[in-house]
Amino acid sequence: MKIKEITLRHLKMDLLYPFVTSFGEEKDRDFILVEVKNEDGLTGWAENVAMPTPYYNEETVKTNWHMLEDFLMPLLLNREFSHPNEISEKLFAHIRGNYMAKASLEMAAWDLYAREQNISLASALGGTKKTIDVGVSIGIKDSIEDTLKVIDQRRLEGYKRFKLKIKPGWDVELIDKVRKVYPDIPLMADANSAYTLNDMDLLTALDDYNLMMIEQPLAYNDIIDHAELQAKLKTPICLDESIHSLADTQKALKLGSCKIINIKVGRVGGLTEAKKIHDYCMAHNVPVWCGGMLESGIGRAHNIALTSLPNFTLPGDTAGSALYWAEDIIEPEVIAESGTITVPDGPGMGYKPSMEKIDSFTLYSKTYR
Ligand code: OSB
Ligand code: MG
Repeated sequence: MKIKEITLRHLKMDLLYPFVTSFGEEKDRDFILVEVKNEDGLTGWAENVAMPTPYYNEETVKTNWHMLEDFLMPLLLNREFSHPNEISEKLFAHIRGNYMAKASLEMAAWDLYAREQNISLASALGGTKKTIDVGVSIGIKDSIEDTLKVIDQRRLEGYKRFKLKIKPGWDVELIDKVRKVYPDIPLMADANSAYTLNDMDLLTALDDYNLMMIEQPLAYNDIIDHAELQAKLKTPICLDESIHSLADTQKALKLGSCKIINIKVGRVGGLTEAKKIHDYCMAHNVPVWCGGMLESGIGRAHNIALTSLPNFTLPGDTAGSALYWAEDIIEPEVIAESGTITVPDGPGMGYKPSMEKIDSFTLYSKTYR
């Protein structure tokens, strides 16, 4: 595989509903799309999941464009690679961090590789599932009543797991009221690092609600305090922000910092590393699920392919396009029927990027050779 040309596009797409977390409000997705092209004109696509602001992690759209343009793309352009694993190795050899930037380029190369082989991205990754189960991530609303309405709607649509964003002041009372109305739904909470060990009483109070897990309650870069908290909870802790690699996963599991891992391809630097984390967790009986970053259809397609691996046993955050977008940028859009998505079996990511829609959302683009 030889990449002869790379196009970066900066897109902005309005979300149908604003998404509120403990770190802020998202009204739109403002992001980079990566398109790589080989000598024969075949293309591979990926979505860069960095946000415009450094509130989820330290990366931003601008730092990602800079890393891609000045450091990462020059490592790949016009060089021969026999497998995307080698591309991952190359991107990680000397450059520290910048996981989302690396991931977007590596994922585009995986899509191209699968297209060159004329197989699906899912099968290129070793995926076995034909369908995947998905849940929803429900942002912070103006009232608990509003939250209950959304849960009800998503239940009727068949989504298989309900994740509620929490933050100080929007936590125990919320979970308590939701559990009173829905004693048995698969329910979990995601704090996006909004608490510290000083909140131990509040965090242990959440232990009484039969939650599937509590996602990233403590600092975004911590695994020590999470181990102390996990020792006091029967509810599994799931780590999101703290995990960037297989090595992080091994350390967190060794310390007992969590019992479940949320794998986001962007956060761990690509599909090669995501698969390593998946394989290690599978060998150690640790369930994983695929997280989301409010992706457009292109990022969603990669998440679906990854989730076809066998140890993605818990429903992920990759809901259908219709929960996010008036019009998605792939054809067909992602359809979740009764909380289940069929893994496409066409070549590459299995969905067609719609050039017309992509162009309509593009603010700026640049091609590199
Ligand atoms: O913590 O999982 C998270 C969205 C943006 C940043 C971080 C997170 C999220 C979500 C939304 O929870 C998942 C989705 O619907 O894509
Ligand atoms: Mg999270």
